[in-house]
Amino acid sequence: MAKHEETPVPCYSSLEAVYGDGSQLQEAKLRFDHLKSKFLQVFGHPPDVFARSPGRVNLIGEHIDYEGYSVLPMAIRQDTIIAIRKNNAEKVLRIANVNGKYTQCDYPADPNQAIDLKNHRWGHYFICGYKGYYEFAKSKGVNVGEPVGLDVIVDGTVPTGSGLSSSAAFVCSATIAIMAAFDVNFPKKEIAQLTCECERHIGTQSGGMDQAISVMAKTGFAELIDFNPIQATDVQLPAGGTFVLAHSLAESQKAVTAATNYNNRVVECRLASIVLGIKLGMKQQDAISNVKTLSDVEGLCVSFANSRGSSDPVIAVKEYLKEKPYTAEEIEEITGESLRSIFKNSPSSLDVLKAAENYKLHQRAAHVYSEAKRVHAFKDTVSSDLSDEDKLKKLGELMNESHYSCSVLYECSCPELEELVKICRDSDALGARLTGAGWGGCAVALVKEPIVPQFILNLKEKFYQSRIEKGVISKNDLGLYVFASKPSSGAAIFRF
Ligand code: NG1
Ligand code: MG
Repeated sequence: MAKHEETPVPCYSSLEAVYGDGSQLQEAKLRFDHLKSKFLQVFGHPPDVFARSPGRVNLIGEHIDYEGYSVLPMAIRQDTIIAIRKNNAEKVLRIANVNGKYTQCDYPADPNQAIDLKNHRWGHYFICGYKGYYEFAKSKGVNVGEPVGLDVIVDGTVPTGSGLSSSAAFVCSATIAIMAAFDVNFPKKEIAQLTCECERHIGTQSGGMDQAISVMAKTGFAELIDFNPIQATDVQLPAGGTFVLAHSLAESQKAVTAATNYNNRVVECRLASIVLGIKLGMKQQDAISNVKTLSDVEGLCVSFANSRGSSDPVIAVKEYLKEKPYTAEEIEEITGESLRSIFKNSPSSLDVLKAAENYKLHQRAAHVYSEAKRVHAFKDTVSSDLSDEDKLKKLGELMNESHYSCSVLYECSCPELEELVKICRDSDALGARLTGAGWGGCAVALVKEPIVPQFILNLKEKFYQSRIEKGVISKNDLGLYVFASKPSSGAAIFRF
């Protein structure tokens, strides 16, 4: 049998395969019916095919995918559904949304168009998938022919700016819908790779975690995702524990804040790895041309650690990267080349340099190496012969350590997330941490199943109640902001 990730995205003629046969199915039926009638109303004809792809919660392994390290997410039930149909009459991509908040975006049917990053629009994420499809299809020798118009309606239930990857759910479902409209399909792992690359058209230098889990998830399992090449290994979580997601209500607009937050960290990691490479004996030019990520110099760091009787790359970080932030000049002194020249081919990195005052190389590298280890400790704990109870305890501890590292070393938390994580722990979570990129968005807590209802009540009382009173959210919407989540299924195509 072909491995799961080698098979194409599944195509179904009914909703049950993805949404089961319970309340989720009822909800899905309503959404698909609504999408169909809206399509007819907006475009005057029914859609041809549908695609869906889910959001995800990352259980552990934050900000390390782009450094080449494995991560451990699971898909959540919230997803993006797209209805699509080719429109040969006009060479226009018409992208509408069932949510009135998102007004229709029209783009030319031109796969070579540039995305206007200075004017962020929600439809840009569809264009990422559109460009990605053409780039990929051409590289596979598919005869793509002349571009045609596409009529599209989107319905997303993954809360945006929440660290649950609404963006990847959108980009993946868009790409898969476009492929389905053109009657092509590819192995899931190739789609995971292509969607990861094409989401970068939005201007963030993201890793591939979100797209990989959105495309390759399986009901009932979290996945250990490895990169280069992308691979997914099922992880069966121990019985008796539930992951509860809770939104900090601080929205993180990653596409807008990239230069000071997300891309800034990617640049700092690159600089940390170049400096480590040089300190550990590489020629300056070699390091600058060949070292892209901290995983590239891990071997050198470990060899150094070995000389000190350890195997921990953080030993090299402690020895060779000072704790005080580096100025650009200090780094240039080590590299022998200006930062502008090192990043000359990456406009979004040049934006980072413009915005940065200094660079915390020690802290960022220490986070990445230690977090990479925690992912494996998490996986090893799950497959160990500990009792389920002891496993859950250990997983909770690893989540707490991960949060500390994200908050203190990587500085991707925010006051609201700190407050929420503390309330989770005070409410007897086994562990709690921010999830996703951070700077807002959700926390994930591991909670013993029997206390989940009480746990959620506590959060409502201690975190959300005051926000309801201040009118930040409405009481009726609470279920959108705090909920228990089970590992859900990955991307799918529907032809009815
Ligand atoms: P969010 O912002 O939660 O979608 C981002 C990146 C991931 C990963 C995490 C941090 C994108 C699409 N996703 O996720 O690749 O780096 O942050 O672990 O940028
Ligand atoms: Mg995202």
